Amino acid sequence: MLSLSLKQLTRPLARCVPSAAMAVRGQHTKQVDQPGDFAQWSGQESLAECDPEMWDLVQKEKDRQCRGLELIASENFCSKAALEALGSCLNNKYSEGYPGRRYYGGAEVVDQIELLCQKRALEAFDLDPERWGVNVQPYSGSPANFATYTAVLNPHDRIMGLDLPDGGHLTHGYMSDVKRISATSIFFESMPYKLNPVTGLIDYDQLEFTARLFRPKLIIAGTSAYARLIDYARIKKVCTEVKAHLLADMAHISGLVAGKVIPSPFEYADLVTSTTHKTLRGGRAGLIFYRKGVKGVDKKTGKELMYDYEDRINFAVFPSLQGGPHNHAIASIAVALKQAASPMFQEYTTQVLKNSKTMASALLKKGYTLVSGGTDNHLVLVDLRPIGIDGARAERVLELVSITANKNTCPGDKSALTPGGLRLGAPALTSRHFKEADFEQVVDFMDEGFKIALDVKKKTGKLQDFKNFLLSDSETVARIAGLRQRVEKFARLFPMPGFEDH
Ligand code: DSN
Repeated sequence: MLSLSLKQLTRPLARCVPSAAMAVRGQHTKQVDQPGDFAQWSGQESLAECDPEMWDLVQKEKDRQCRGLELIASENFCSKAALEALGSCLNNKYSEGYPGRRYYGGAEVVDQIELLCQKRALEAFDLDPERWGVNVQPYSGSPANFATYTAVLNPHDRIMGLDLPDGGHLTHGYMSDVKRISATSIFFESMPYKLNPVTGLIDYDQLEFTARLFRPKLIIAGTSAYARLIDYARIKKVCTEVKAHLLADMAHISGLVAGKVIPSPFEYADLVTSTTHKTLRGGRAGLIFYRKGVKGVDKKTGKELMYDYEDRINFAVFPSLQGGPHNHAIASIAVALKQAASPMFQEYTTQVLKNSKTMASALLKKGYTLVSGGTDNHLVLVDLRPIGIDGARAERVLELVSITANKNTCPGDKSALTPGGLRLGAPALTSRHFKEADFEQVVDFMDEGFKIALDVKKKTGKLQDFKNFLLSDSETVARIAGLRQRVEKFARLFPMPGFEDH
């Protein structure tokens, strides 16, 4: 514990004691008689009473999240308020259609919820409702992207996105050398753009060159494992030249945009998609923003030209691709968006950036290599190839010591199963009030883990052999156990947002 205040210290310690919830498992999980017949069923039985097996698994997962260091860049700790909305009676309601235009009765409250969510989504990103609209019904980020393509493209129209191995996303048109993997490459024709392998930065010159040849109808500016800012102005210039729509997929960074700590894509994009559970810290769902109103003036006729995205996006989400909106998720996003518009969230996102930069410089100080040499956002991508290990081996050792991260390809990697990199994100631990000094401690722990990985790699062969050795060699088992104990003791000092009973 390095930078916790006394107030923080007293709260989490009371709450995050090892297996506090587990300690009472006996009394909660005692098998109660299931109601024998329907007349006895009230639906008021708790999870612990009704399904102790599932309750127990949920407690285990809660404990895992509490005692571990969560570094997966796309994860976060949703607030109790947003989780309450997610677990509410809104789960019960069907309401296909849109506010005021539903296919079911009884939608007067969910209409208000959806309109409130739309309003808050526009407010959180400082958008003028005359110029921007938003669809809050997508089930998550991938459906939001597919709905956007469905809205503005015809089957087999051309798209360009950052290649998955270079830090893009599956839904940006990913296909391998031999197979169309994502449906976005099955139903549309995709051409990736890449990172410059030397700088680790997006190769905008190559993107421009390729776009002139490929003439895509849509270019996606968005990333899943890229530590730098995107030059939206540059991509917009290409889009204007080749007459493509510019879609910004801000799933990873939407919280940072709402917190105003990095540049917003809205100035340049025609369409913007996002998930809501990453840096934005809400329930799991998706959003599609679209431009509306006047697009320009026809030079010949002098008539105003209007954007036509609104109807196309709404129709693509429902009825083309989805059924009933997840009203509980929509309410949860609305709660998160209210938080995202607050000064508190600006503080949070400012701290995310500080922590991410601290993680980067602490790793560099220890001699590690980072793709692109550093970070401007919430994540760093460590290239472990120079020290002689890979992301898969590092991920496994860290997992055994209760540090969660994910292996990731680096420029030039051939294998996605044993790629050279490890992606590390700051958003989740920052929600647990980790500060810069705490992240330095996290890097110290990781460094110990990487050294174990390196030592074991020297003594073993293939990945499976490596994994078996970690669990069977007594000296290694003891090293791992020692590190894990210290990691968990440290992690338990910090509160876990969202829950009191852990
Ligand atoms: N799975 C998400 C991530 O980890 O980046 C993207 O959808």
